[in-house]
Amino acid sequence: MDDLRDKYLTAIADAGDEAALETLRVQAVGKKGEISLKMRELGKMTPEERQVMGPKLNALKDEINSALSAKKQGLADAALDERLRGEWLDVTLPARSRRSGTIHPVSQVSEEVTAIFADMGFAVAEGPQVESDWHNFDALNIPGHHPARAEMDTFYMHRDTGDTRPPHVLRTHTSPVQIRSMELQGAPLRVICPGRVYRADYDQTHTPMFHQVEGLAVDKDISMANLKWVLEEFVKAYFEVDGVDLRFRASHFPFTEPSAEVDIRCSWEGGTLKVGEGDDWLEILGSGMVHPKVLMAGNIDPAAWQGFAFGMGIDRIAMLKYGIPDLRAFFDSDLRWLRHYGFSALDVPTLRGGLSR
Ligand code: 2U9
Repeated sequence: MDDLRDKYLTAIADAGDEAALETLRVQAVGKKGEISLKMRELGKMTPEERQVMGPKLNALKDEINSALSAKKQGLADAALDERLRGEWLDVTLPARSRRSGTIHPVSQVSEEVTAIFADMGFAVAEGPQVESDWHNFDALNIPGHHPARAEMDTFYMHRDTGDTRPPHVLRTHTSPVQIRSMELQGAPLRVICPGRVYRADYDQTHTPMFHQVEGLAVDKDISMANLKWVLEEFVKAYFEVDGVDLRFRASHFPFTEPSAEVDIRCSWEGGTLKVGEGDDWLEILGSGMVHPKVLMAGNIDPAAWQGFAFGMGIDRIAMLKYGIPDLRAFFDSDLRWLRHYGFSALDVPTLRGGLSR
């Protein structure tokens, strides 16, 4: 009995894991275990012998069972301690703020512009960047022979030789999104369309991909006066100034008639732009009344409805507001540039809370 006790208590104490412990349990107190077999031998003993051996064997069985469960608990505690040591984390360490990402000026300005126009009842519309030739050009009164089609330095998508269907293009402006909005929604309509556009052009002030935001309002009795008010409200809110002079210069676009380019009064004193004061003028957008043919392309009857539209470069107005000198750096993904010109993800632009802070 003493040998059995020593053998099993030592083995249990030395067991390295739960599997070893289970093997020991089966060997000692399992159905065919050593102690169980010994208990079966009680039947062959004299009543006197049994009276001595019975309680002793039962006590030994109990002792081994408690050693097993104590060891099992010990192993589980050790495993938990080991895991806690491995997963230890000092929650009092400061956050590594400079390692977190920033909001790109293009995203920031898109959000600002969206907040301003949303306040005037404009919804945001999006469309495909690979666009049908028809939506990008024909629907906007830019037919096949039109010089604008060449001027826009279009990227054409490849078709197999012999495929005579009209080509798809990388959209050269976001105007096709407004065509799609008219097709889908009809009149009345108020949308802005921010997004990427593509033109095969690369120099100090042009990148082959850039960003535009265009707006379209279609309703009854809409005029240039409504356009002027909306643009004035936009410029004041965007540049965060109380007042600003706008100058409308007659221009020409195929999709608007009449058309106007819009300049804002500004000064460049000390090399920094101040909007709303000074004697300089800065061109910031193009606009006009939607051409009747363009309304018709969107299935809207020009005898019943009119509309105004405008367009501007997001990258350009971001450079002006935030004093960013080089357009090409926008798309270099240089972390130092992104940290310098980027915005905090927590400062969401709103009209009430402030656009840029
Ligand atoms: C529809 C009808 C009319 C959008 C317009 C402009 C004038 C314009 C340029 C500014 C600088 C593009 O980023 S830029 O190169 N845009 O001057 N855009 S009117 O007119 C539309 C659009 C869609 C259906």
